[in-house]
Amino acid sequence: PDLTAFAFGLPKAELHLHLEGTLEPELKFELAARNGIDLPEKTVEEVKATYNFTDLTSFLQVYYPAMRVLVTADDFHDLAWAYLQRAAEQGVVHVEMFFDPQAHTSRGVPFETLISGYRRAAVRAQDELGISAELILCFLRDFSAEYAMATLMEALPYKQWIVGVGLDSDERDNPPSKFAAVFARAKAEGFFLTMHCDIDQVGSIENIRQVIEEIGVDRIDHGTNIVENDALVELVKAKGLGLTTCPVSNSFVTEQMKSDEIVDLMHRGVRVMINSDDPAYFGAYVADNYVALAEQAGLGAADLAQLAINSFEASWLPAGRREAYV
Ligand code: ES4
Ligand code: ZN
Repeated sequence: PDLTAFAFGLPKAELHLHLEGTLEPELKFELAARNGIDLPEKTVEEVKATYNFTDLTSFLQVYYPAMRVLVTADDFHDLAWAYLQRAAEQGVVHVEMFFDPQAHTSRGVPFETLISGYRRAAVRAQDELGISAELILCFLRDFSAEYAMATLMEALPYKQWIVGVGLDSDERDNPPSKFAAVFARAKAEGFFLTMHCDIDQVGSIENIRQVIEEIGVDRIDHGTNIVENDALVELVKAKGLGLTTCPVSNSFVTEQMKSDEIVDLMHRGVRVMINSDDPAYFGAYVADNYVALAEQAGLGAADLAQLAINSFEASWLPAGRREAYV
């Protein structure tokens, strides 16, 4: 049996996907031309040659500057629509997509412009691809808590288009507690909550404890460092929290997919599932990540099916729709 075909055909939810991380070089050139922006790189190969990341910091230094080609609502629509078509080919039937409004509002793009473009692609995915697509607003943790709160206030008129809020970018010196008031307000407004707890962080266990006990998250992005701490594993299981792991991304920011940790957690009954994170930069969409993990860890079809079941169980689909898939 062909495990690659099985991995692609498996209906799955993707829960850890940054829309800005789906910007392929070809579309970057198209948007730059459309908006009259001069890029230092002239070919796809030259762009890909800048993808020589060794850690999160060096990744983020390539990632944020690339976004300046996104200017109009059509640009944001075209980015998300290109991703959603790829997602359909990868067996995705439901996706909860991160977007970073502050990466755009901080350079003068109105919130309304980016959210309306992204929303138009999400609605189109349901109509034309049969994929349910939701948006998760991520705050940039290296900006201030005040700017995050102002962004949350800007988002409230669009509440019906946003399923939850998250926290991403550089975790060092930006612990979850910095955003406690913002996340408390978001929870009161009815948003689901998640936060990145990256695998390469010193003090990661303390941050994971904070996101569970002080913030009260509904999910954790990455978070596989709990494998070191039996009490946290039990806590995550007791609360039924999903861990959105990203094997190929891990291999860029650390050198390892962390496949042993992911598989160990799955076999201990933690709701881990597989995601692509920033597929245009890491060269692997979600089914490619299933295949890479299966090859690295020697998994078979039953384990991949369990990961896909976990993806629906950890999703923020309404209860009735979640059960339809598992
Ligand atoms: C990210 Cl790999 C990673 N880590 C933290 N924040 C991010 N935003 C996009 N990709
Ligand atoms: Zn991420």
